[in-house]
Amino acid sequence: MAQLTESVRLEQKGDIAVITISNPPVNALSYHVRQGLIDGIKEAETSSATAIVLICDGRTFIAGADITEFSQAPKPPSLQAGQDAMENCSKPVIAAIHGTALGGGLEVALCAHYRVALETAQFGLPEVKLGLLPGAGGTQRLPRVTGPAKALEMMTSGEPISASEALECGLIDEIVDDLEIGAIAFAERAVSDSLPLLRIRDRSDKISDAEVSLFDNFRKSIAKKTRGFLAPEYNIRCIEAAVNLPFEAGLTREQELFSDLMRGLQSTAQQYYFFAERAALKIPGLPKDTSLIDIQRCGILGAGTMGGGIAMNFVNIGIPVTLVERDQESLNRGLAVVRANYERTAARGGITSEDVENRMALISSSTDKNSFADCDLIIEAVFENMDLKKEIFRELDAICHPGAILASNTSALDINEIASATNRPESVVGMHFFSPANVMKMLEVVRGDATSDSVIATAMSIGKRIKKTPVLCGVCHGFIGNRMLFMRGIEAEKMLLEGATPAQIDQVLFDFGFPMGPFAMMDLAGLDIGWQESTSSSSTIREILCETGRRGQKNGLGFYTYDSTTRAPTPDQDVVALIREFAESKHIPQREITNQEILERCLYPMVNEGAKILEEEIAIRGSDVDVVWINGYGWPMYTGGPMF
Ligand code: T1G
Ligand code: NAD
Repeated sequence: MAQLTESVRLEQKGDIAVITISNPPVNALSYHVRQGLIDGIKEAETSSATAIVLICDGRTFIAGADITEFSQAPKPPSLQAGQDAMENCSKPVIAAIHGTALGGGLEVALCAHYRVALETAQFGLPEVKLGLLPGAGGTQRLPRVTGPAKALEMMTSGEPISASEALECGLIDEIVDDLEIGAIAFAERAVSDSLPLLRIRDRSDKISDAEVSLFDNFRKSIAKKTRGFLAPEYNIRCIEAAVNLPFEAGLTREQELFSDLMRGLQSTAQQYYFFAERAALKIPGLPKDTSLIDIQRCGILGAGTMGGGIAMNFVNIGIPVTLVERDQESLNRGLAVVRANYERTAARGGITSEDVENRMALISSSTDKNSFADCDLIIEAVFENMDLKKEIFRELDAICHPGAILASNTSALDINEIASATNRPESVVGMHFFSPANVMKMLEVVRGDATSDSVIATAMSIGKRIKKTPVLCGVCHGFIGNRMLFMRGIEAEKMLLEGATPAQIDQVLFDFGFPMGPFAMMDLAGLDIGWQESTSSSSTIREILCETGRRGQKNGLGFYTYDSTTRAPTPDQDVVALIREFAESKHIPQREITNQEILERCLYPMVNEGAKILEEEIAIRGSDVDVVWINGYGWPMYTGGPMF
């Protein structure tokens, strides 16, 4: 056995040379891995070995370039040197893949002559998520194996495919049960059957008949989802180069576009976000061995806008749910919404109709809170009313088993005050989901003064398990996201009174990259959230709109009017007139407000509030605030977030 570099060793097993990479945690292509790969191929080529297997120790095959190296000057040797050595080797090179062959990892595997994998392996080029594109030939090789259509889908989504999909589209040659044994057996057969030393760069069968319309149609199909992002378009251009140019020219084009992106702010922001999302899971002062509470069953109180969606998150990963409402009619309505959501997904092919039934069967429903007795985590999602919540937490404290976690989905209320209604404040925590709760990834975990370490650790862990992005925050009105949202709302409302229109303000924030502006968002959520007719006194524009019967999208009339079928918004001159009238009654002079002023007056108060949130230690780090805004409100990831 030869230890070639700190992370790469070479052994010979029978007639087969085995190069093993061991660079935890994900076998990233750090410079010593690249060097070891080159040395390994060179040594194996001159040895008595008849073929070469490339395999990795640990949890996964190479998961990509070492992202931590991006911020440093490039260190030799280049990855391409290792890839060339593999591709031009005079002996068969077989890549043996487990875990996730991603980015540069898949690009290395594509330079082997053959690829075998475990059934559980995954394959992807996720560089687009970092604001990049595969910069080691992947944009030229992948289309030559899968065809341009599949390559377009994989490279602009960045999502991996399974081993069976990879086998089907020719990305791998065999699925094996035991990786090393299977790879060595494949290598021996490659020699005994004199299999050709296939170089993907020499293939053109999958790219010769690509339709030009494929690319324009594809661009249209992702335009909405990728609006403002550069990397998806650049990935498409690389695949066009693969179809239209000879291989080497295509590589040159890939390098040009890769360098453009690498130098740009979007990629810097998205690389920052990659680490920000992972940093949010690290809670200083929380011992690594903090015990987790076992969540076998989850209880949810309230099946309204939020409760049903929250239930789906747990059912989706197989955790049974007890859903309780105050009366049968509300319960039936809540369950019907859940079923409709699942059936819509099934209609799109996301799940089967059998999945729909299985998931609905995991929800037991009741109008009696005593049904929560066997639940380990209960999430309250009833009206945003402190007295009601305290009354409910008092009841839950008496009903639920000792140690059960009592969580509130409150948007802004004081978790400490809610906890004070129980004899178990150490088990009370905020779990603030974002609407729609079954879609938005954001979960603010709100730590009360008395909340225990194991309740915090459990809430963060279950948050990750239900595929949310959890961020821990302290108690204040609105926690992190909504507290900053309130500041934007105040300024946006002021600008309405000074002469701007809802459509103008919304357009400025839409053009900045938000999915929608503040007024469209209020219409979507419902203008009457927290509005009481009995106490309404025409003191704000929102109150006046509610008093005139406007509730937002839900009744077709809000800041905008909505088409009853398409729900498309149309600016409403009556609303503008109503705003002008209100402003005059306040003697506010009217003026033209520029888009730049609108953008600054909406964003800067949020950044200032974010700074206060950090100063008060409500958030642990600035990047946590960015994670909240990117995942909770669609702040464009390619700008890094308000604090970035
Ligand atoms: N480089 C450096 N560190 C990485 C890394 C990477 N590529 N991927 C993960 N880590 C660290 C991560 O920060 C964390 O560190 C630990 O590994 C576990 O990760 C030339 C230019 C592989 C699916 O984009 O998608 O190749 O917090 O918590 O949930 O064309 O990591 O423990 O200190 O995410 O099990 C392309 C990125 C790079 C893959 C595992 N590759 N990684 O998920 O663990 S660009 C990627 C992932 C490129 C080429 C281009 C995931 C994972 P710490 P984790 P996980
Ligand atoms: P909602 O009005 O849509 O639903 C609340 C449900 O609670 C209703 O179905 C009602 O029947 C039920 N309910 C009321 N009292 C009850 C009781 N005593 N027992 C059982 N059920 C009872 O409200 P929502 O939008 O789902 O909000 C629920 C909570 O989630 C609030 O605290 C809200 O601030 C918070 N929240 C809302 C959003 C949002 O965008 N809507 C986002 C995040 C958090």
